[in-house]
This record gives sequence, C-alpha cells and structure tokens, in this order.
Amino acid sequence: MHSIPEDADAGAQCPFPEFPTRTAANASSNEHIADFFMSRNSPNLWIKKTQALTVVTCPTALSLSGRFPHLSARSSRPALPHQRRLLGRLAAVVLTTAALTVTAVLPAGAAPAAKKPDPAAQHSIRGGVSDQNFYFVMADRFNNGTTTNDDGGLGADPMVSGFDPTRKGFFNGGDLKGLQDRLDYIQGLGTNALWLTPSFKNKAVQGDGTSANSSAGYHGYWVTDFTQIDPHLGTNAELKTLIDAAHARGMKVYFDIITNHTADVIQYQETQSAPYISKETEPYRTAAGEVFDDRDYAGTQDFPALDPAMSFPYTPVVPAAEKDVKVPSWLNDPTLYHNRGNTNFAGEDSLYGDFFGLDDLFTENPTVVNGMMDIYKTWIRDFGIDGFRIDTMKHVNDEFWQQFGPQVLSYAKEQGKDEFFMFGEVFDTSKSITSTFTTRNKMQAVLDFGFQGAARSFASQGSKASGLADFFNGDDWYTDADSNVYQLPTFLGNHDMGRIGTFIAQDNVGASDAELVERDELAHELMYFSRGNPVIYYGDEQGFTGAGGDQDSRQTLFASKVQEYLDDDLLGTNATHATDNFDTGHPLYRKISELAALTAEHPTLRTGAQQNRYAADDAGIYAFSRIDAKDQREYIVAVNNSETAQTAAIPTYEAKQPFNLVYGDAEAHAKTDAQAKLNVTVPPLSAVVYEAAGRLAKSKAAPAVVLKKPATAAGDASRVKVTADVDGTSFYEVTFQSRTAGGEWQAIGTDDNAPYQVFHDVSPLEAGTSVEYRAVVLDNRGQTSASEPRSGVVGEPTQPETVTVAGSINAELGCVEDWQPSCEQALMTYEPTHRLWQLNVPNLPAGSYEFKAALNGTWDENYGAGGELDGANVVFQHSGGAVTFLYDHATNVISAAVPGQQPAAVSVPGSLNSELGCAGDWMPDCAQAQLTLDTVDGLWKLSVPNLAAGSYEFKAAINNSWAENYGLGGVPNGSNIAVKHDGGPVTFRYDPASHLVTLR
Ligand SMILES: [Ca+2]
Ligand SMILES: [Ca+2]
Ligand SMILES: [Ca+2]
Ligand SMILES: [Ca+2]
Repeated sequence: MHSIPEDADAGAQCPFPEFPTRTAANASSNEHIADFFMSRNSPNLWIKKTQALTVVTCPTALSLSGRFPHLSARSSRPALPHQRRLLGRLAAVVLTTAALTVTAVLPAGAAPAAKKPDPAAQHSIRGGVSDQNFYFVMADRFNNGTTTNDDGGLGADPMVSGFDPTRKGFFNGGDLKGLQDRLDYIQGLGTNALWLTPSFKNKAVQGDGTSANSSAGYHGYWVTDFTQIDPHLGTNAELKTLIDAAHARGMKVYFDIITNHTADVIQYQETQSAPYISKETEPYRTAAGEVFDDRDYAGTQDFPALDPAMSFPYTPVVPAAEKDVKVPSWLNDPTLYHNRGNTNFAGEDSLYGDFFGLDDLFTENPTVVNGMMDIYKTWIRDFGIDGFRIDTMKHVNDEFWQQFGPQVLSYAKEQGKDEFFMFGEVFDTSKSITSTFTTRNKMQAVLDFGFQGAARSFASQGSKASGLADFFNGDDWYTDADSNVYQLPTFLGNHDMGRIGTFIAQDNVGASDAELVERDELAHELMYFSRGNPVIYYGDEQGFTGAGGDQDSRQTLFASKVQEYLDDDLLGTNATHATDNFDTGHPLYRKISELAALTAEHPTLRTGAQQNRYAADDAGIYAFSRIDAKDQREYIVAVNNSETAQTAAIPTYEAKQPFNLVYGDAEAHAKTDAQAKLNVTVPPLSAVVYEAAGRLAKSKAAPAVVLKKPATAAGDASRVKVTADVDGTSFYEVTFQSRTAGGEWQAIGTDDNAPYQVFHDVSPLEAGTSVEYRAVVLDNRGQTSASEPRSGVVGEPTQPETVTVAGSINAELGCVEDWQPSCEQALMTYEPTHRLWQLNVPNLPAGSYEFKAALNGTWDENYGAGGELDGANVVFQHSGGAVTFLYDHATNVISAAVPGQQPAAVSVPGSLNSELGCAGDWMPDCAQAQLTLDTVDGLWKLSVPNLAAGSYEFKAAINNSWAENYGLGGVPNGSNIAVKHDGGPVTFRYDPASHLVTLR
C-alpha cells in the first residue's frame, strides 16, 4: 500500500509557495517548500520528503513537457541514489493519480471551510439486524413439556411413530411446550432471538424398514406438510402461544425453513441407488418430447409443461400410500422436482441432485418459486414469525433467491415486521462464494461458516493470531449497497458439523477441564466482541461435547437414555446426560450471560465498526477496535490464544487517549502513547476490553483519497476489487461508486475499516466492459473528499505471451547479463489455476536485488513497484536461499517471497482424497494426501500415478490440520483450488514461499 510516485523531482519548486498547504497527522504547517517534490502523474500535487506525508496542491499544474520525459525501464534503473534513500525514508500513502480536491488542501489548524459534503458519501449501514443473540435449539432435544405428544399420535411402534428415547436418530420427546416452560432459562443467557430447527410435520421415519438402517424426522428436515407443526413437537396453536410468550419478553422467534427439498417420497422406476445423471447426458424434455434448458426459464414466470414419463432422466414414481402426503397439494406433482438422482455436492449436481435421496424441488420453475413464497408468507402473516434461517441455500439456483429474498422481505414489512431478517446456510468458508448470496442473490445474510473455522483455529488449535486478521480483512467481500458483514450470524459449532466443546476436546487431548473451559470461553469472547450476531447452539452453555457431528451433537438438555450420549464428558461440570442439565450456575452459562449483558451495556461492541489493529505471527494477541460512527468512542478488544500472558502495543485512532478496562483481568486504566499505541497485557487464553475515556477528535479536513487500479478479484471474474488509499489515521467511511459509459454513478457500498475496498459484482456486465469507479471519504466531522475516477475492465485480463523477471538477478539466474527481458532462465511460468505467473529460484545468493516484470520479452511493456507501468524498480533484500517471484496480470504487481521455516508436513485435503485412498474427502491428516519435501528445489510434491478424470477441489494444509491452510492464489484460509483433470498422472507441488499449490 505504500509506494512513491515515480520520477518525482526533489529539486523542483512550487511556483505558488503561498498557496495553502494541507498536512497529514503529526506534520506542522510551516515547512519549507524546498522540502517538497512534485509528482509526475499529478503536476499540481507536491509531496513532502519526510516521514509523515504532507501534500501541497498548487492551483495550476506545471507543464510536464521536457521536465519529465517518459523514462524507459532501462534508463530508469538503477534508481538515483537520492531517490533510493527517499524510498527508504518515506512511509507515505500512495498518491499517484490526479490532483486532490479542494477539501483536501485546507491549512492545518484552520477552520474548515463550510463546504457542501459530496452527496455520494454514506455511512456504513447496519441493515437487517446486528444486535441479535441467537439461541439455536432443536425442539425435540431441549425439554419435554408433555409426554402426551411423544409418539406424535402414531402409536407405540418406534418404526411407525419415530419415537424412541434410547436412540439418537429418533424422536426423544422434547416439544414446544417444553421450550415455553424454559423461557426463563433461555432468556437468562441474554438471548433475544430464538431459532428453532424446522418444526413442520415430517415423514416420521425414513430408511429401508429395518431398525438398523432407519431414522426419524426428529430434526425437522424431512418435511411433508409445510402448513402444520409436527405433532411430536406440538400444535400450531402451541406455536402461536410460544411466539406470543417470547414476544412478550422482547425475544424474537426465527424459523428454520427449507426450500430445496421435501421428504424422500419420490422413487425412481429405473433404480434404487440413483446415481446422478447430468443435463449434458440427459437433457430435460417438454411433455411433447422437445429438449429444453431450464436455465432459459429460471427467473421468469414461464416454464414448459412436463410429463413424468417423458421429461426426466429417471422416471419419478410416488408410492400409492404417499400420493397425497405432501401439503400444500401442489408439492405432490412429481414434475416439480429435478429427478436426476443423488447429489455428489459438486458442480451441477450440487444444484440439481437429491440431498441423500430427499426430493429436490425444481426451483427454476415459477410454480415452485411462487409456491414456496406463499407457504412462508403464510407463517409470517398468521404467526408473526420474526425471520427465517434458510437451509441448504447453496443447493438452490440464484434466480430463486433473487425473487424469494426481496419479495418475502417486503411482504414481512407490509405485515409490520420492520426488522424481519433472513439468513441462509451456505456451507462454505470461501467469502467469494458465501458473499454471492448477499450481493448478487439479494439475500440479507448468510451464516458465517468462515468465522466458525477461524474461531476454532484460534481458540482451540492455537493457530497464529494473524489468521484472524487475514480472516476479518476479507469481510469487504460482503459490502454492497444494502448489506454487509455486520449482519451475519456467527457461530462456533452446530447440529451438523458438531459442537465447539467437541472440537476443543478433540484439539486438546489430555488438557485439563479448566483449560478446555478457558478455550471455550475464549471462543465465545471472540464471537461476542467481534462483528455479527452470535449464535449459541443449545447445550453449549452446559459444556456439551459428543463424539462428532450430526446425531452425536444433538443431545437432550433433559435426562437422556441414549447410550452414546451417556458417556459424553461434559466441560466445566461433573454432570452427565443421565440427568437434566438446566444449570444456570454452569461456568459457560454464566460466561455467556455475562458477555451478553456486557455487550448490551456497550452496544458498540456489537454494532460498531471493526478495525483490525494487531496480530501476532504466532499464537498470541489478536486485537481490534470497535467504534460507533456516531458516538466516536473507541473500544480495544485484545484476545490471547497463547498459554502464557502476552503484551502488545496496540495501534488505536488517537494519541494520549486514556482508556478504561471494561472486561477481563488487566490494568484498570491505560493511556495511548504519542504514537497512539495502547500497551496491553492479556492473560493466557483470555480477552481484555478497554473503552476510551473520550471521543475521537474531530477531523480537521477530509483526507486525500486515491483509487488503486481496479482489478478482477482473484478467483472470481464476476467481482472487481476496488481499493482506495486514504491518507489519514482518523475514523473514515468510504463510499464507492461505479458507472458504465453513459450511465449515472451508482453506490456499490460503504466500507468503515481499512483497507478500504469493495468487491463490485459485475456479473450482469459483459467481459471487456469498462467500468469507472470513484471513492468518497466521509470523516467524523461530516466533511468529504473524493478520488479522481479510475477505470477497470470486467473479466479476466488477456494474459501476455511471456513474463520475465528482469533485473539485477538475471546474471545469477544464468542469463547473459542483468536486466535482460528476453532471458529464458528468467521466464515465469503461467499457473492457470491461480491465474498467476511464478518463477521458483531454489537458491539465490544473498544480496540486494532490483527487478521489474517485463512482458513479451522486451521493455515495451514493463511493470515496477506497485504494479505501475514503467514504474520504479522493485527492491528486494535477500539473505540467501530459495525465493519465488510472483506476477499477477490483473494488478500488474510483481513480488518476491521467501519461505519461512519449512513445516513438518504438507497435505492436499480435498474432494480428491477418497480417490487417493483416504478414508474420506477433505482430510488434512490423511497419509495418502501427504506431500514430501524435494530438497533439490525446496518444493513439496506428491505424484499421483493415475488420478481418475474429474473436477476436484482442494487446498494446502500445514501440519495435518486446518489451522493453517492455503487456497487459491496462496491465500491463507483462501478459496478452494478447483481443477478439471482429464485422468492420468499428476504431480501436486506446494511452494512454501508463495504457498501456491500447482499441478504438473
Ligand atoms: Ca413431548
Ligand atoms: Ca437443489
Ligand atoms: Ca446485499
Ligand atoms: Ca475494509
């Protein structure tokens, strides 16, 4: 982010030295003009040669002719000695484009001129809700309010009723009345939002009819009747009573709903096992037998008539006894389902396949879209439901959500539900994927699976604290005009993946119960103090654990008779599942209540802007600020995942600001130093929170802002990454706008933390379309400043023929001489999977090197520091050994990376693991997925003699766990790396310098 305008002339003088100056923080206003140099790109922009950046804007641009000739790369290197010293000294923000606006040239200390703020400037929104404390509860497993409904009115046979309290896969007896009886207990946790697992009438038992291979619909995900509460759980009237009782206490009630599938009722005439048949193999046909593509109709109100016998790859058949089992009755029409067989959870079948046999609805068909909207609108109207958690969102097409989201929301608002809130289950940790649903697909929020992974790594696995900083830095993927990351529900475990208590026990075998509880508390502290709406999975407050996910993580709070639960070791208590566990004195219950109360007292900790502040490179302190845009009182949260006390000097917004402790075991009072750093000591495995005694000083003037080159986001050609460099240290909110040729400026979204960026959804635009961007900064006095516009192009850039690392390293690489753009030994290799160019040098002698990226073998097109065309040389100090050069043609940035200490193990967990002979997929600790270190070139390699043809996804995992992992582009916790393999041999190579996994 820091670079220097190239070719600045240190000796030049501003012709108008009396023109007012604007200084950055810590710079005085009476400097000599000779201390300034002029930017080549902005002839009326002058930059001061000191540590703190000072900018002078001259009213008239100097003529550039003759003064700054277009220097070739050859003549621009080596950099002049004085320039090089300058490069070292200056820690300045990039200011490379055109002149600053008038608001940015106010003299320091002068009263700001009354100037109309730029109307584009916005506050970062807090849409949907950002103050909910969810309690996520499975009604069958919470409290048995009455035994009269235990068998659901279906009689004594468990294989018919589904009721068997000795089996974890059957109804255990809990119900809505039981929930209502225990509202005090739930509210005592600070809960203000109750999220019920699906509660509609289910197919009571599914399976092959044998006791061993059957289970019951106790979890609610096998719906037959979408209009009725399951009789095991109660009645519609009891639901109404429960909702009214919750509302009377100020608690909302959320329903867990499903639109992807119904119970498994449809069978296929041709097969029992039902392998997936692709649309390419067997396209859909109309009732008249004509081939059509359903995608052509998705999102419209049209759809061809279909015929069960003609239209599908499998012939759907409904057993006579179940012909009318589904309600509403339109659901009994088998042509309203995809009928292609079972999903393998990848590619097309992820949308069209049956989820473990469950009947997958034809969600491209408007009959299904409208039918589903009607079902759920009715529950809003008749019961006053406050919102929905939406199951299996990833398995339903985009066009469905683009209708369902806005239409159901506006209906709820018509019903007076002003805060109605919907969030989807998108089981994925890649923000590029999960954020699609809140941007392109117009939904309000998704469950934050990424947070779950990052929080577990931190609190349970002792991973490096910088992993959390990396994780939160990606939050900007969610920023758009009507939603952002602040409204995502966050969680630590759930009914599918397993409980946080289980993960902590598994990750810390042999640790004391006290340590396990401390780690559990640390995870909750991180969840309550960081952005999002925290979700408590019922039973976590009693230290529940369990052998794993799914049925093993669905224990009852009432006394259990399930053998697998009775031997669970609960954290923080000697209690077992043999007795009720509604203990409000349990340490975790008390901790969660305390966190909820504290954040209610200090709402900024829940809704304030969150700014990364500090992260240790190892286990240790991760710190962040929370600050309310209006209140302007900063909080510092510091969490420590190491087993010893840690101290850090944490950057804040303001120097000499007193802070008071509001949470944790630390000094009661502290004060930031002259560099605005707060010295904080955090005890092992715990959290500390400080609140500033005063408000942030008002900004004197809105700071200068410059856009970086907008570039296609790594791994997602439908998003353009737009980043603004803001020259200042106060609290700012940056609104981004875009327009295409002839169009009006449109708001993309507003970011309230550095780095200031958005990932603009350009999916409606053709590749090659030019989009213009601008950024407007709003400071805490309501003043604004705007960047000059800068253009980006939609889609992947056309890659050059070749890229060479041309520089003073070339002779060492075996080239004839240095600075040789045509040298073969300096050619980089294009890695199509990552869309990056890479050159791995196993052993480069120690020294100081300079280089640039030269394209197509000549200097005609070359990029230097900061990805600037004809820019300054990149300087690289090397202590000897392996180095990897990387060039990204989307940003034109070339960089050098060196490996740290070699890890003990590297593996490629992914969907290919079972093909490699692992027990399952996505197994970082699988023996067959391990790479070995090739000491010749310092790369880790795994050669697979014959990998079956297919589409695979994987990542690199370090030391057999997910705690440290790298995805697309070598990004920590990044997106999965996707490849299509034609079959045959393949070698996976992991480079510990760039963290890229490449295939050969
Ligand atoms: Ca019951
Ligand atoms: Ca589906
Ligand atoms: Ca949105
Ligand atoms: Ca940001």
